[in-house]
Amino acid sequence: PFLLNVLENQKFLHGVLDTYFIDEHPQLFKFKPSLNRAQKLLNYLGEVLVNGAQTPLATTLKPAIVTPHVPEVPLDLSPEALEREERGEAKVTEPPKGLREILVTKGPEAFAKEVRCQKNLLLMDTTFRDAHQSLLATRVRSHDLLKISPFVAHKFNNLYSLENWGGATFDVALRFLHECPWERLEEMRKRIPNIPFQMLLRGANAVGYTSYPDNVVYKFCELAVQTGMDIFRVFDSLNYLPNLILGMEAAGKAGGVVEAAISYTGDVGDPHRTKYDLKYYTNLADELVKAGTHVLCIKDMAGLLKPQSAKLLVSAIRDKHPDVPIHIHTHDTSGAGVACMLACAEAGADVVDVAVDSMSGMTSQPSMGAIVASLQGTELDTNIELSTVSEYSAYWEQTRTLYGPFECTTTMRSGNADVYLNEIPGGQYTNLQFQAFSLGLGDFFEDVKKAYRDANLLLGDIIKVTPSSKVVGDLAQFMVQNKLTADQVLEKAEELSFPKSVVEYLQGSIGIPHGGFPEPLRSRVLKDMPRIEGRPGEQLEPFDLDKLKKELKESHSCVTDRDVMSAALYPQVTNDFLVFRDRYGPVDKLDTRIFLTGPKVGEEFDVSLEKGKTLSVKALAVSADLKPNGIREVFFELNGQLRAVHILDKE
Ligand code: 3PY
Ligand code: ZN
Repeated sequence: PFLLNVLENQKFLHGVLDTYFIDEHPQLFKFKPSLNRAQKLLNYLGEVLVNGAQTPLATTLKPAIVTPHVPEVPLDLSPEALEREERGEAKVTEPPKGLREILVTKGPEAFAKEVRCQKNLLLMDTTFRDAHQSLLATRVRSHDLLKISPFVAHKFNNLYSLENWGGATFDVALRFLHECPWERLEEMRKRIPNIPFQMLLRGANAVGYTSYPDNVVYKFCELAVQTGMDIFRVFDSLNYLPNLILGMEAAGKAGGVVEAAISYTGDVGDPHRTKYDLKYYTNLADELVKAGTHVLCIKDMAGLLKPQSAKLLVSAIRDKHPDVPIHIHTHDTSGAGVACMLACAEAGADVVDVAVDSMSGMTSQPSMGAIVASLQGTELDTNIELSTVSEYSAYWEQTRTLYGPFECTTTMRSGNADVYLNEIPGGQYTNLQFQAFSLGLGDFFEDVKKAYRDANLLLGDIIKVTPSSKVVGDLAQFMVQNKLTADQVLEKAEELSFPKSVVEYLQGSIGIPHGGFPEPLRSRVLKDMPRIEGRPGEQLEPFDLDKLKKELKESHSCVTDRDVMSAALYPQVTNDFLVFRDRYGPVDKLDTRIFLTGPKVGEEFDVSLEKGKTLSVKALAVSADLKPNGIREVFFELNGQLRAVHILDKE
């Protein structure tokens, strides 16, 4: 087929044209998508070779040149198993059964009951979501998740769940990895049929940073369940009950397990921290149980729990709700994560969150291996082999080196107990540090951490997690940049031009904080600006998903309901993704180093598009001469045949 390349037309490039003809014939620019995935991928590789990485890299570290070893999956080749396969009952490649079977056959209530009945401590593995969200800026790609998925299915079948979706993964997949988050979920499900999948749902904010119309949240959950999601950890960044309940209803109606989360802040063991005392948490637990949660979660997003406080909190909730499973989430920022999770388990928690050793620690979750080993031979034994954890960890240790450009250890080398003072959530901690690092301000991070504490108190000591944590972080940076103390902020509030997130927060755009909005700060900042009363989503008109679908279909090929949902949540990001996908094809199939920084000239590599369809590629050369129109030629060998692509050199 002829591909009309307007970029090669000099008149077009220099704008010397009368556009009436184009305006009157828009069909001229509706190109039929070329079906040639290989050619598209060569265009992508050419683009990386000529113009550099097609996703922003955070550090100067290069991805390592390694092919991570994928541990083998054990097949059951016993005569009995072979007979079962012959009778069509179960394939020898099928992983052993897990808790998902109860969920699928008997439903969420029976699942929760079973979890509560188990004597041993259950684990949720966060390696596929929060661990890399906290350590590698959420950049781990489907490619690396899917390679290890069969091993996880076979060897970790007795996990409570695998957290593998939601939080920031949705946005980052589309925005930076140029891959479809729904496809990731679907493909993980195919490889891991036996372990419950878990996602993080930001209540009325779904997987975004703002309130969406209710019908978007409901439809999102419905599609998530259809694509393979099981358990929804639902939280609200202010513990605002109406937002929480909306998320719980959406997850429940979709058929998911509802795991309502109490976001934890302060210190229940400190008699001076009275705003969030034991009563506050047990009351909230009562409300969530009353609202029908299947499982209760304590979400310690900053890692503020200390062993004694953890024990106090878990025992109090356990006593009040003996039949509800309790699941604990924490971050190991201070280094006390393992001790805390063990204290929680002893106090009656049913499930705790861990990340595989090589993806654990610091702002990530506590180490799976450490907890497995600590409980071996006790009543709470996790029934997971330490050697299995090590095999899994070795894969991630090697895979992590591919993500050098996003590695938080370029700035963070150890845990830091100052988190008890600043209360910065795990994911945000590394983000703020990166910002300070890239601004080249050595002391900036220290100042921001101190200002974060002051900003939180100015705002009335609020729960800090996405998106309320951004409000506090933005105010802290504003204070540091403008050299303002908390007293000065309050004094000059009427004249200062506050960050947008702070103003909107005070207007009520993400809900109402415990104890109400801070006064006189709020009145001084807002003056006569409008205020939202009650639940923000309640006031939004239902979103017209059909109309959006029609619009998307006009400009993109192969638009699914899932793409429509992505676009409802992230309009611009999704549009860019769809344009990118039409142009460069399935870049998620490339190995991570090749995807990030491209092949070396002379390098040969394979790209597996699907079972039985593998491309063999060799990068031959990038032409030294630039054509007068700014185009550079890049030569490849594709399955033994010479191919050239034309890339506009943007330098
Ligand atoms: C998220 O919202 O992505 C979080 O991880 C909050 O802890
Ligand atoms: Zn977390």
